[in-house]
Amino acid sequence: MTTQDYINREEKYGAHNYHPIPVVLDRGEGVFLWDVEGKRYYDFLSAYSAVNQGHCHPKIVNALIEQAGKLCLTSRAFHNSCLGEYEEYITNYFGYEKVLPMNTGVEGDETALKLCRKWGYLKKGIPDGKAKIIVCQNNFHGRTITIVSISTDPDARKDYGPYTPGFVTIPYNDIPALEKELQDPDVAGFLVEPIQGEAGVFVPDEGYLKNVSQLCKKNNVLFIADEVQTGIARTGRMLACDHENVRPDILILGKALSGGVYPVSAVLADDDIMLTIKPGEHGSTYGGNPVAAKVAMAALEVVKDENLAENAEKLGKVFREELLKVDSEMIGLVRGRGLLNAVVIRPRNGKTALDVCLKMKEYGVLAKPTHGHIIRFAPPLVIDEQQLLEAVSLIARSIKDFD
Ligand code: IF1
Repeated sequence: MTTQDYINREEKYGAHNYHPIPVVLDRGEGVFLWDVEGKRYYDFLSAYSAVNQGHCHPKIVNALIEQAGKLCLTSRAFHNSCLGEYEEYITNYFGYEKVLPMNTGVEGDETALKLCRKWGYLKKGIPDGKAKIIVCQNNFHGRTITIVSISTDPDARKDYGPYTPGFVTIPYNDIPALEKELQDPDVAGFLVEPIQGEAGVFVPDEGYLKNVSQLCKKNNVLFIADEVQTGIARTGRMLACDHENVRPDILILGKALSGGVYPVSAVLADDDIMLTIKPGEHGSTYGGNPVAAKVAMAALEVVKDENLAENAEKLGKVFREELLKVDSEMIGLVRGRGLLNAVVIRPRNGKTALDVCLKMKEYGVLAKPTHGHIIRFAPPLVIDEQQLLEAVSLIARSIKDFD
């Protein structure tokens, strides 16, 4: 079968809810992917920051294999021998009293919103049904009906109404706007990405997160950080919040929490928030299953053992410096933190960011544009300097080809 045969089969039998770059991947190892024709690529998307530890990391895959041969799933109707070990490990790892284990990132966000509302009614004393949660324009928190209800992206929310009420939207990186909305006593929480990934890697002003944390505390409102994409060392620190030494009241993790091996997400909080949900008031068939527990512990161990945050910090600087040296009209600006970066492409001779990505594919680097003119670059954090420089030279060549 050729690449096109694979694509045609997907087209025929699969929903058309994606429009992928025309490449069919068959194997992954570390920073590399190979397609069905045996061609090798640098992965510069990392499954949207789920593969920070590199593809098929042996330690994480072995944790999966070992547990999968012993006990995969019990449901939470019963205890199992892995969950408590994982809960103790991850709460100590991030410094919270409790964890609520889920599977996908959006389930983490939904769980955080439910916790926030519960806390608002039971602890803050907001009148029943009146709780409000503040969110930001251009957010991305997933794709369930409630989460697209708070999206400002027409493609994400069109024709999915009626929308879930109880949310107030303010501009990102805008402290006065937040301060104003926090005056409302019915506000229970503020959900925010420390860096807006999908929006095009928007890094807020220095001090934004610090101000958010202080204002939320002052107004008895929960600061909820969605670190699904920015967490797990991606931005050069274990959490993007660590750049400003702020501690969210509710922390949402996903993606690289399992190194791309298995769906695992987690919500962390202290007892006064977490224990507002009583037995039977929230759950999930797979949440906290033995395989997820072992895989997540291995994935988190790798992050520390291999100093991935430090590597992301160091090589992120190299990436931005090298890209800024490329002399091309197409490069609008380069921004990011650690190894979460984006390049704004100025269309030239009718060529766009997608054309650059297709050219990059030809040269052996995979990435995908977001919002038309922005290319996000997020290689696995295990990349070394020689590999990064080689990939940057291929990216530069792709752009220069259109000059
Ligand atoms: C897709 C991007 C999109 C996330 C943040 C929660 C979730 C995500 C900050 C939900 C998921 C993924 C979803 C995936 C592409 C990717 C993505 F932002 F990373 F680039 F879509 F916008 N919070 N982001 O980034 O986690 O339920 O997917 O596990 O939907 O195509 P999930």
